[in-house]
Amino acid sequence: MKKLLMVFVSIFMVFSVLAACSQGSPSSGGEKSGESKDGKKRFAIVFKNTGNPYGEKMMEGFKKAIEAQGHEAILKAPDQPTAEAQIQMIEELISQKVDSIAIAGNDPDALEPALKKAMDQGIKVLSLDSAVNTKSRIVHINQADPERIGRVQIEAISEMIGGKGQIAVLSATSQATNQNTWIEWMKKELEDPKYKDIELVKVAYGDDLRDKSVSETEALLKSYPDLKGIIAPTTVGIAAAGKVLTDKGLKDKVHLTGLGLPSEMAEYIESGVSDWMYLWNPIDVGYLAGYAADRLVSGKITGKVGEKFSVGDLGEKEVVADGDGAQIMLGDPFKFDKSNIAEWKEVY
Ligand code: RAM
Repeated sequence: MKKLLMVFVSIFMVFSVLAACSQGSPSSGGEKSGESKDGKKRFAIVFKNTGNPYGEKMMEGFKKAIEAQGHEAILKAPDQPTAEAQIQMIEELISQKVDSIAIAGNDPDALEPALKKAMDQGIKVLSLDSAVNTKSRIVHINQADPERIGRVQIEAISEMIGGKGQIAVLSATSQATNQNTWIEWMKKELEDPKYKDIELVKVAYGDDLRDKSVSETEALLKSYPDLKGIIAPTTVGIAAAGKVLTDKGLKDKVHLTGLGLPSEMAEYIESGVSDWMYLWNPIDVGYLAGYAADRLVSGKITGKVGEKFSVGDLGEKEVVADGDGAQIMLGDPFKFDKSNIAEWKEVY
């Protein structure tokens, strides 16, 4: 009798384990994604790393759009801006069977296997802010034309330094697609003979970490004592550089421009450490991504060039070509200077 009982217990245990495994393992071949307990669809956003107010604003816009459609938003960012950390998050989201993943990529190519796996399982994948390659996503949400973003920063620094002298770039990580694309356009702009007296001496990487951006700025000033200007196409980098130049009393000696968050840069714009800088509305970037994700999941768009859809407060948007892929563009970079910074620092 005791033996028979043992056999029953063992069979029961084997079945329990099998049932648990099938729940935990990802479904195959386009099976419908799982809903949250209250029946809502789940839309995830993965930013580059934590501790970046720009990323927080973008996630805020994404959440607003997702909740306006009656869905649940999952907001994620790893501690460090690495592809490995994002891959782990993507794997977790695949196991959770979310309906969509929007990601600001820490590397254009390294996320491809994980994101392809997500798409194979019916998860709608899009990138925003920092693109992943066209095989790893359905569509990219682009903040503004990368050529314009790159060229405008060279025009700005040239004007600030009187068209002559050494300049450096303080970027985010060396793998960030968005910064790297903008830097390529900066270099193309510099080829114009009108910049013949400007020398780009170095591209430094602060990794979008405050402390590293501070120490990289200090290192630039030390290595290049004649440095006339810094372009930081990252909100973390430009704020760090603003602080270093202020602390060292280098206003008017070393000029600063780039892409900054008005709330973080207002004091440096007001003091003149940075005469002006550019950005777009990060809340709108996230909001647009939220709408695009919803339309992809509901099947209203498929990510084909030419498709149009309405984006709440932002009006109609269109899917346009991006090399062999597709993207949706938010708008133009916006200039912030003493005349408007007070107004915008309250918004983002
Ligand atoms: C930083 C990030 C982000 C970029 C902005 C301009 O916050 O690198 O990806 O878009 O700067």
